[in-house]
Amino acid sequence: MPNEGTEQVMLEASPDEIYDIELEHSLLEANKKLADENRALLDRHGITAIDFMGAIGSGKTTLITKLVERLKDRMGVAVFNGDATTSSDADAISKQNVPVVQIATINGCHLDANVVGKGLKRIQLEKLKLIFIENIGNLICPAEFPLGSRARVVVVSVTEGPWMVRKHPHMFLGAQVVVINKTDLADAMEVSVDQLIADVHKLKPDIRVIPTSCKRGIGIDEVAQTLLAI
Ligand SMILES: Nc1nc2c(ncn2[C@@H]2O[C@H](COP(=O)(O)OP(=O)(O)OP(=O)(O)O)[C@@H](O)[C@H]2O)c(=O)[nH]1
Ligand SMILES: [Mg+2]
Repeated sequence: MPNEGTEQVMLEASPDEIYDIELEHSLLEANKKLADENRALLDRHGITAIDFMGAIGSGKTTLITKLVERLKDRMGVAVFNGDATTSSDADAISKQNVPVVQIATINGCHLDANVVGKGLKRIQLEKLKLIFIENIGNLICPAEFPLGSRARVVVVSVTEGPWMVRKHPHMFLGAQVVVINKTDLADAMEVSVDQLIADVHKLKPDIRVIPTSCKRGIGIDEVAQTLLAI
C-alpha cells in the first residue's frame, strides 16, 4: 500500500497501443537471422565469441583488458568495442597489441548482429580462437539483440546498488555467466555481494556467478577458466 496521502500510479502499455510492434518483431527476427549467420561463420573458423554486456562503467573494458593480458600469448584473441561516441575503450585495448574493432553506435544503446557481422568481415579470422565483444553500457537494450556469440556475460558492479539484478531480470536470463565486479567497494557501498549472487540464482539457478575485483586482480582467473570451458 502506498503511504497515506500519496498516490501510486502504474502504467503498462498493452500491445494494441504499440503501433510499431510489427516493425519491432521483424527487426528482432532479422537480427536473429544475422546472428545465426555470424555464429556459423565463427564456428567454421573454430572461433568462440563472448559478448560482454552490463551497465555503464561496470568494468567491461577493464575486465576484457585483464582477460586479454592473460590469454593473448596462448591463443589468437581479438576485441570488438562497442562505444556510443568515443574510441577510448578501443584505444585502451589496442595497447595489448591484439586486433581491435571499434564500433561507434553514435546514439545507439546496443550492438546488433548486422554491425558485428560487418566487423567480422574486416579482420583476419584465420588466426583467431577468441573474440571478446564489449556491448554498449546498458542493462536493458542489448538483451534483445543476440550477436552470434557462444556465450553472453553480464558484468555488473556493486556501485550500481543493491537492486540492479531484480530490476533487470531479462538481462540475466539471457546470459550464461554473471560477473559481480568492484567487490573492493562493497563495504563502502553497503551492498551485499552474497545477496546479489542470491538474486541472480533466484532468476536462473544454474548460472555461473563470479565475484571479481578488477582493481585487486581477484576472480579474473576464474572468469578466464570459465570462458575457455564454454
Ligand atoms: N574500485 C574498482 N574500480 C574498478 C574496478 N573495475 C573497473 N573499475 C573502474 O571503473 C571505471 C569504469 O571501468 P570500465 O572498464 O571503463 O567500465 P565499462 O563497463 O567498460 O564502461 P563503459 O564502456 O563506459 O560502459 C574505471 O575507472 C575503472 O578503473 C574494480 O574492480 N574496482
Ligand atoms: Mg567500456
